[in-house]
Amino acid sequence: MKITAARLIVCSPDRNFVTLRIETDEGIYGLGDGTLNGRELAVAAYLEEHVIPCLIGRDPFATEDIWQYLYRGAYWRRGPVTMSAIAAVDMALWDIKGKALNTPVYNLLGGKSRQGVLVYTHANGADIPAALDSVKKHMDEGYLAIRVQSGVPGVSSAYGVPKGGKSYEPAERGLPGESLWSTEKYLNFAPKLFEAARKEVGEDLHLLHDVHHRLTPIEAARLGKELEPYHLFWMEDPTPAENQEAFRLIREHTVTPIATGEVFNSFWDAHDLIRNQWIDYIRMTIVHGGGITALKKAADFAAVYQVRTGFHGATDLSPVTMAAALHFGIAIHNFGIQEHMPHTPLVDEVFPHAYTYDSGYMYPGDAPGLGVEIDEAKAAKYPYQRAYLPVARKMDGTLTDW
Ligand code: KDG
Ligand code: MG
Repeated sequence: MKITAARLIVCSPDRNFVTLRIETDEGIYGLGDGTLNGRELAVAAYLEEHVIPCLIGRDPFATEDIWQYLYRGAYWRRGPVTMSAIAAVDMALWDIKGKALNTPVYNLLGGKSRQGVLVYTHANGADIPAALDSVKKHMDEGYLAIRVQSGVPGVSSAYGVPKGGKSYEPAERGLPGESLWSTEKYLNFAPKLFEAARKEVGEDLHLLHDVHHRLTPIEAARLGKELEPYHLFWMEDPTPAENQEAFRLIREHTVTPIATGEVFNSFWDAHDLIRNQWIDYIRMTIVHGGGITALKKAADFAAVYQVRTGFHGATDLSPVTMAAALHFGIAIHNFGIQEHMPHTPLVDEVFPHAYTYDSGYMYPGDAPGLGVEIDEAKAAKYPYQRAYLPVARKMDGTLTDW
């Protein structure tokens, strides 16, 4: 089999997505996701100008060699744009492989290790009662694990809280919005949120929380310690992770489990975190981490250190990535949990898919390949629109991590 053509479908059904379609001489095609929230067209141009011309004529089964060709062959390694582009190609090739062999991708990754993929979803509200109402709503939908975020008194537009009754979507059309942040107010508030949540839901529900990179290591250590009585499943991104060593300090002070890595794009971003067991869950996901080929190596390395996966699964990862993550999560041994922030009905219409949700778990389905399609006629009705993630400033105007 040979790759004969590849093209991009950039669309914006409620939000932007970059999808790569690779065609072969046997009529089988594959889909890959290259969406990088707020920087979509950079990945599209990288694929169009620098990657697609190199794919023509290659054997689509050669996932390892093509991955190495695009990674080592670029000379300029890593970075979110490069790795998202490589991931788009890699996903599409695994999709082709599965379709050609008439089997779901999970069978190519070792077969099923479990019945279903445990997922967590998002609860949020402007204050504690609203956040708890949202938790109860998701419990009624059967979720066994829920991330809880709440507005913080005195902090306008806290992370993870939607505006105007809409469901939460981090990127907004137009130029980047600005939000205000106070670490002091947040640190005083967050333990109260989880004290109330535990009281409300009892011990069984898994509670998660995203700090979204906003604390220094010692502040994160304090938060982890103060959250200990509420037995969180994890505290996510407690501090920025460019300096992996920063997590040592947090780890030395708290037994609250730690997840990080949604902004990582290479195994090397997580290498020290994993080998020193400074984290419990690695969140680097298939689209931003270089595809299934790269994540399989990272997950196998993590397994040696009892670090489990907890892949990013916000709405800026397209249904193609969600499908890939579910095939991956059902197959590997050290799967932990998968984030599930459901797409809007319009996104599901544009990307019909075989995966399903039921009672706290998701299932990749048994369609050959990844089991996702794109309705190109519908996609064409929703052209790309520039959108950005917000930025955050401290109360005195200093720019800080969003
Ligand atoms: O594109 C950025 C979002 O995906 C991110 O802010 C969401 O932190 C996030 C999460 O854990 O889902
Ligand atoms: Mg996060």
